[in-house]
Amino acid sequence: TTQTRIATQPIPGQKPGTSGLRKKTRVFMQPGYLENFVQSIWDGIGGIAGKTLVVGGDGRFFNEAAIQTILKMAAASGAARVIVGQNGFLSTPAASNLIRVRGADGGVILSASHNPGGPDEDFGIKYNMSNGGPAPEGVTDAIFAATETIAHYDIQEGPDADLSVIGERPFGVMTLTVVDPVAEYAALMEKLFDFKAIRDLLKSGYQLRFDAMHAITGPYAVEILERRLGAAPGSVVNAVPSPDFGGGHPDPNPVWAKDLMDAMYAPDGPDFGAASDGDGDRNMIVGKGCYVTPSDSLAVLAANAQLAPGYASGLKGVARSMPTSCAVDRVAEARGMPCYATPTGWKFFGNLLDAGMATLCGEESAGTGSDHVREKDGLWAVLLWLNILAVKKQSVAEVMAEHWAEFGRTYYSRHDYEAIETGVANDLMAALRGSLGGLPGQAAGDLVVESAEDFSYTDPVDGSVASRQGVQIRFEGGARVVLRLSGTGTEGATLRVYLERFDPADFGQDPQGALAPVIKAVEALAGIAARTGRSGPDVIT
Ligand code: VG1
Ligand code: CO
Repeated sequence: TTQTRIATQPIPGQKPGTSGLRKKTRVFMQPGYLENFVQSIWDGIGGIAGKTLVVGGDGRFFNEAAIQTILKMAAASGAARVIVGQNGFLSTPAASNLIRVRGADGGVILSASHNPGGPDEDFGIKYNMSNGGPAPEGVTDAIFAATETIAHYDIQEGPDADLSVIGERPFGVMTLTVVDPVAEYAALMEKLFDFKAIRDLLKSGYQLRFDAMHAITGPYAVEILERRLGAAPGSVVNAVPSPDFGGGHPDPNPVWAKDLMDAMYAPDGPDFGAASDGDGDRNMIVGKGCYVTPSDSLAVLAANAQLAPGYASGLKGVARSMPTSCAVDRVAEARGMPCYATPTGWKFFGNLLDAGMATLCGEESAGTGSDHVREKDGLWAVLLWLNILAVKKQSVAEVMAEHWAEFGRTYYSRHDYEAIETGVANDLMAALRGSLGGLPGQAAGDLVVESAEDFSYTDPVDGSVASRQGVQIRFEGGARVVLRLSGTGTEGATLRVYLERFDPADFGQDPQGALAPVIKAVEALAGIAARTGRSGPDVIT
């Protein structure tokens, strides 16, 4: 094999967002686009000579082609070893685990998560550190800086690697190790959870349905839920990963996992339902006739995690992203453990987990995880729920009723306005930011503003500061709204409006009804309808 140095020049806009670089697939397929970014990763982290990397992705269109390029570029820059999932498949949490158990120096994960896949849809790439977690902002900034000065990239010429056969072989100057994507992840799950208790629950006639949404968790869920835990064959639906996720949005929420919701609300539906996203790091939990919001799920897991063997000694602390509801804060307070609020995106949890300050983390966007890896983990959340249900011998609805009775209910919803013109979205946020100083004490609809801020976070471990992370407005009486622009989209801007209202006693309301005063207040403060011309959100979760 020969190494070639190819002259190139900076390509504008290669700035990683909430979770790596995400663009339309065709953008990534332009000559040099992926190569420029990959070389900038190598340059941004100080080179990869002699290092070991994990590489894999969610199997979406362009996954394997991108991996072949990355392997050739890793070899050309002198990597010692690259560990790849068979056929290029690795879920995001499994990649995080592999980095950790194999002692790798880092990893490259190919995914656009819950965004659709295909030649006209989305693709993404991100770098994870030796702790298995997404690169922190200092590193993504260095990678972005490298994209702005790049002059050449190095690549090996010659044939592609065979990723279909498990085993170890030379690839250029480096060693290529192709592994079963599921085995080490499944072994980790067996260590954390009481598989016997879950097996007994499933044997008792308990019915489970897991919707893999044609995405990466299919093979993981079949192995763990059906083969190891004895769920009836066929309990995992849409289990074969497809490059375009069967033409759907692999986003586990009531809108995009509607089939599962319909099944769970049918009179003779299953007892427990769950779904995961494109790259396997998100989860949706739904009981018979009982959808659990991600924020409530985090609170329930925080209150009950000690029922699973991996968490039997209790939690050191919990962390949530700032827009996630305060339901988990109430659990932390009652149990006397610290609770941290971080900016949106899993990279901000890494230091807290590494330092042993938090054991459990979560986001309102259906992401929950713990210190077992450094990514959120969809199947892990499903297994922790099943472990808790098996021990408590209660239905999901009973668990929720008991939880609210103890802690009160935090009504919560997120309203997304998608593909707004970027200028309109920026103006809306700028106007709102400009008004914050005068808001406290002011009426908004039928509510009164108590405090208003542009959220800024100082990492308690390394002191790094992330500012302008979203506008947070609290109202007298305990309601709250957060507004921020998405950092994962590939078209225009997406405005996310996060709404919550605490109710200590009345648990049976429809969430949109319970939140009506907050919705009215935010309209008065931000003028979303007037500025965007939209009569309502595109997606309500
Ligand atoms: C969204 C979610 C955020 C999540 C991120 C990555 O970001 O809001 O909570 O961490 O996606 O999720 P944004 O900037 O669009 O709001 V995924 O499953 O990449 O891995
Ligand atoms: Co994801």
